[in-house]
Amino acid sequence: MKLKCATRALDLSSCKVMGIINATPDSFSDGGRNLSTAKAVQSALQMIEQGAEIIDIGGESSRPGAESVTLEDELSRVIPVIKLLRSKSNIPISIDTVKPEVMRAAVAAGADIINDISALSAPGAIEVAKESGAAVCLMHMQGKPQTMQENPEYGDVVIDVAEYLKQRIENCVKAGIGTDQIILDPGFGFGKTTEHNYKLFAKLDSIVDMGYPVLVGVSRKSMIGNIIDKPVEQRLAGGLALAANAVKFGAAIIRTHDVAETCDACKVTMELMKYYDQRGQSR
Ligand code: 8Y7
Repeated sequence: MKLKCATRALDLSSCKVMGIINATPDSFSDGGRNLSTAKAVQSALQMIEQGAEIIDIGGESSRPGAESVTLEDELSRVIPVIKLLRSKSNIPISIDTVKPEVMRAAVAAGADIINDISALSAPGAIEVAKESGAAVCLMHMQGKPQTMQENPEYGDVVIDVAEYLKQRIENCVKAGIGTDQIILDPGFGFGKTTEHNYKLFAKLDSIVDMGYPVLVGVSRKSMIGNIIDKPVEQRLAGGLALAANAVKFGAAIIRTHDVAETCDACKVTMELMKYYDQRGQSR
């Protein structure tokens, strides 16, 4: 499967690891914007060395309950990072944003993929995405980040998520976005209880069977912490267990904070799949 991005094509015939860069203010340094930009790019380059094949850059935290940021702040956080990283590497860059203005500026600065947790639902977002030529990641979320974990409810979480994604695909294709430019994401942790998350994960193959590359982001999330009862800095092994299973179900991209370890988990899982999983052979 080949994904068409702005100016490049991304081969998704084997599973790729996407490294997460938070271009949010660094509370440990008051060195200003240039220093935090340099630090963000330095971590991105380290992730690339460790095997990341996509870098996801975000300037607004979408954790449950997080405050939103202004357009100006978000632009000043992410654009310098994208420009500097683009000047140093050819890697596909993904911009994590819900704002059409940020999407447009980010792609102009060198981003290739728009990663929108609201699946391009802001007014004008679909049009901006189409104009930019970037690939888009359409993620399912119930509610808004501020309140989504208060009381998430579904008829059937798997059917509801698939149905939502189908409708978002339809809107994108109608606007002229190519079917070879779309990534799907069930949106683990976004308006879902732990039970919803595991139910959905267990049926990940039904999302994969929709025929688009699927991105899975579970790195350090509560769905891990709630099972092993450990804080975020002790969730690596739990995350690797889920990452390996996502690969097994046919996920195309694993989004993670822990690139080196996740690459290893993906590689051995893909090797194993060569020997027993038809999907692993034909992808
Ligand atoms: C996801 C994501 C986050 C995810 C996609 C976190 C921005 C929360 N999670 N984007 N973003 N999928 N596509 O814990 O699961 O990383 S933020």
